[in-house]
Amino acid sequence: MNETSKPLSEIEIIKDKSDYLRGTLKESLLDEITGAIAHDDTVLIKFHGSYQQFDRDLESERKRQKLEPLYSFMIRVRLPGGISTSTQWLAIDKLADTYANSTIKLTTRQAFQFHGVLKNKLKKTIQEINNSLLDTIAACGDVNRNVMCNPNPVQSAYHLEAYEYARKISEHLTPKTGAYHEIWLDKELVAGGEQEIEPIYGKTYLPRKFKIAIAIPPHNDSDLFANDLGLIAIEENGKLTGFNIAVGGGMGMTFGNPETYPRLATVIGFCPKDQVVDVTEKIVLVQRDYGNRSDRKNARLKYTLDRLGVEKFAQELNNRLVYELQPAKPYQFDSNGDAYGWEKGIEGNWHLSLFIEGGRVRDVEKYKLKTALKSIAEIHEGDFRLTGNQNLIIANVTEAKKKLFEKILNENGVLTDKKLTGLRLNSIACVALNTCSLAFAEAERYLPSLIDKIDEILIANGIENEPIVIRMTGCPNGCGRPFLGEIGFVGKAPGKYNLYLGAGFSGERLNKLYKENIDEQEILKTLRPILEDYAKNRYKSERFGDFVIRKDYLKATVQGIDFHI
Ligand code: SRM
Ligand code: SF4
Repeated sequence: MNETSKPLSEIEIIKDKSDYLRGTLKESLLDEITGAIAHDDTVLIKFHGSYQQFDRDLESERKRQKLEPLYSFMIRVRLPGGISTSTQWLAIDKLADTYANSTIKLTTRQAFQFHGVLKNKLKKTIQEINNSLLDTIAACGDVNRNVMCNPNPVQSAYHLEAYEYARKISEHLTPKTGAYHEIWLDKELVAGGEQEIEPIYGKTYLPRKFKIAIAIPPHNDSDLFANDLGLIAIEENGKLTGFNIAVGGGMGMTFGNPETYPRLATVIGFCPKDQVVDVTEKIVLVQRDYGNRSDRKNARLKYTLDRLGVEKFAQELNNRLVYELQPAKPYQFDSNGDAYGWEKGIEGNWHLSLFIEGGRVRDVEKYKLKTALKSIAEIHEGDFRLTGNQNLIIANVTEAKKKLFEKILNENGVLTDKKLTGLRLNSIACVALNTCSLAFAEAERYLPSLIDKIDEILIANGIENEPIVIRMTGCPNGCGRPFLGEIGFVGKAPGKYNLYLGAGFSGERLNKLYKENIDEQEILKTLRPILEDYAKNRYKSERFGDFVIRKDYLKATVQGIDFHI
């Protein structure tokens, strides 16, 4: 039922002939001549939770030496709602040292990532991930991805219930092919071809990746509106009743192609909680049948929705449901960030939210974050919760352990007296160089030092405690959700960024391009007078993103299709 009559994209053909994601992955893994896998397998391996990458820092040196690029693999571990037990944390920590680059990346979708895993260690690593009762299935690829949820469910019973829905939805939409188990876990071959059933996705899966997040007002910490499907938890008298349904969000765009744009999801109605798994499935089916399978740059649900129109989309959805969506219920978000420090939960346990710069868990000189977290995991009876802002909550800490954990963090230089500014605490940077093959510029490795310099302006103007959402990515794919930054940077070329301003603090308004292709000097020169103006002339509690619009630095972006105007 694909609406476009254009030829299918190459990736559709690869999926179609892959025998439900098997391809020649088994053979590729055994090929000792190269550190890479066959071209078609590089597409298929994504569905298994891994990407082939190469060390970009060494690119020219390897070329000079006439060597193939230094190939390695990124592995993404699925973690619905971002919750990991202490035992799982220890397993992840060990795997990072044994097979990867001794770091753990906490992603913007509450997952773990390993970088630098060599081909001959790939299978072993995935097996050990599965041994720790985690997996990598559908962490990437044209399927539903890690389902996000507010990571602090112990706050109330309905937080916990919302998290359970994240898990149920994730499970329901996990691909059913036996390929993963055969290739990575040496399980017996399940008869392939037509007999094997992929009941929701079918043989060619979805036209593009699909993302779902649950948010529990007033916290929009999963940046719900950046998802293909956002579920806003609705509560009455302390009980979860259901979810408002928001469809068609996404960040990615391509420079120079105005047909691509970031878009925030549109709220189309409400459903009671016991219908939500079904509604989710049916929305996936509309996208499966109507999404563009010839142009991958125009294939996300956001484009399907803008092409069909909200009304036709809702009609298609209702045709597949045996009931209709109800009118959306009122809700209010007040931020998309994390609250740091200790917080006491309803059952008397403590939760510590830690800022993890760029989401990278590692040891650097006196800042021994990885060592500290490992020591805590060894004695922690509670769990670890990854936030959608690349941060970490050490959750369910007993009163007795609270002081001890603080001591461990202090001894390893994690909790220091150094005061972090409101800007840094609200920062996100995507991975970018040197592993991401799509990066035009640095992000994770550069943003901290840029913030040092912006901090000087903030301190000079007495606004260092003001929370300002700042986000940087190495390209316009938007992995750090830069178009929801009150200050957003998107890499154009090494050392050069587009500067976007004016997003809403609670993730409900996109920003807009303010200056193009500027270097650090120009960035600071541009931001300084605006921040000075903000310090002097802001209204009480006025957010930076709102201020720049009120003061006419630029026009607000009302909806995705206005982003480029
Ligand atoms: Fe992403 C592709 C990293 C969240 C939009 N993303 C990639 C790849 C795999 C590059 C590639 O295709 O070769 C990056 C791997 C880099 C590396 O070396 O690890 C990558 N994305 C990430 C992570 C790790 C960023 C981070 O620093 O945390 C995030 C992993 C999330 C997870 O656990 O699943 C990550 N990516 C996002 C988000 C944010 C979100 O989902 O809330 C977005 C924007 C939302 C959206 O999807 O629209 C995002 N990633 C993309 C896109 C653009 C998709 C589009 O519709 O245009 C690509 C490129 C693509 O799909 O073609 C991409
Ligand atoms: Fe790579 Fe671009 Fe995503 Fe950053 S935004 S991780 S550079 S694809």
